[in-house]
Amino acid sequence: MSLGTKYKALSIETLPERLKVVDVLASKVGEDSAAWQVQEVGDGNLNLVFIVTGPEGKAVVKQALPYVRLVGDSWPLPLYRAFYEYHALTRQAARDPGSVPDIFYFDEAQAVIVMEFLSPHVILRHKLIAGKRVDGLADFLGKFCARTAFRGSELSMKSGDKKADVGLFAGNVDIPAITEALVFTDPYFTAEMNHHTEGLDPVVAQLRSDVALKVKVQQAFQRFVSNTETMVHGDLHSGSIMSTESESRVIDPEFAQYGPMGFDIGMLCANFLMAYFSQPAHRGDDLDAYQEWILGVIEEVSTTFDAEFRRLWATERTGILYPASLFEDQGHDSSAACDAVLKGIWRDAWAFCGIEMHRRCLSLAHNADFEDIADPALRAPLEARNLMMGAELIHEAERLVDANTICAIARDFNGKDVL
Ligand code: SR1
Ligand code: MG
Repeated sequence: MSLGTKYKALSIETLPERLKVVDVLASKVGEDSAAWQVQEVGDGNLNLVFIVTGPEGKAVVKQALPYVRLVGDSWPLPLYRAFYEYHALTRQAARDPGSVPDIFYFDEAQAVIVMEFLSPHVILRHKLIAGKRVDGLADFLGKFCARTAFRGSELSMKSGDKKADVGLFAGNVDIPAITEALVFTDPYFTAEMNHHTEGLDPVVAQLRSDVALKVKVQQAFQRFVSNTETMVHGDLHSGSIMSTESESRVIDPEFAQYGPMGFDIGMLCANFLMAYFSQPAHRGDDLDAYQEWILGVIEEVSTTFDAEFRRLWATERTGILYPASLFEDQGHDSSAACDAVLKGIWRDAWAFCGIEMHRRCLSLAHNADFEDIADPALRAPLEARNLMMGAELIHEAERLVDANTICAIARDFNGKDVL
């Protein structure tokens, strides 16, 4: 069934009348749409997100807007991002079952996805700001990144299927273009929509005058736009993860594209590092222990990623890359080849990590970890540590293969007065 061919944004008032024809939604929340209660809860930068509550249960209705919500209709943005989000969710569900919300319905013309209401999950970023721990978080995220990276690549997929998927996602032009500008370009010059905390000018000037750094960033950018190794989530930050005390899911893959295997895990680690550096403004007595818990998550994400990637290498290497005919079938161990692939992934990941740490303090879309610190005099020195560590990661990415080293660098910057 279709909701009509002419797009119209939903509202709290119109949603029950317009979506009552969606049988699967009625089956989840109850047939009597007059009894539905609707809340709009979208707190991201782009979309409308409604929770529909009926006598039988709840569901989420997400709808793309034809512009960037954060900026307004002066920045148009294609509705087709919902199409890519839907297709990314189906692939993630297949590549890592149980990792994303169940999807009940998709309407392309209305850019509407109806999905599972996750409860009592909350956005992970809010938990990190509030000092909450999540059991099993690192294991879940390390496996999610390894499984989606491996199973979306020619290490696993049939070449024809992979090429067809790269072709499909190549149509997602305007959404990755946001990343190309806001993440890889704008932090390193005075772009129009940039803003940064007062007091950071000396650090910002230092970064923008560091030509070697800008070359490294452009090299990472080149890999991001031209290396279609696997389908990446494309925006894997702590606002794209929902958790209870012991269970997590990944949401919001509208930035999905085929890109480097190290992209998601690098962005993810950056967001844990920013949570780490922002903690002195959010915590009291538990500060040291909580910061160490965050670093422990980074280390375990990394070791879990490697272990799961190696397991898949040994058991699911069915694609054209590194075939058994060249290794095991000739009695040759392929573990050195796996080591080399992982080394390349982590080289990319640490560079992407440093770049994400920069953009969240320098370009348009900042994160609440730092933005919720009301006093700029408290925020600026914490952001400065984060910015300078980001620069070190970008400069040293090729030599940094181990998350233990990354955490040691973080501890070092955490004790420094950078400003
Ligand atoms: C204009 S969109 C800004 C940011 O929000 C999204 O979540 C992505 O992170 C994007 O860079
Ligand atoms: Mg998002």
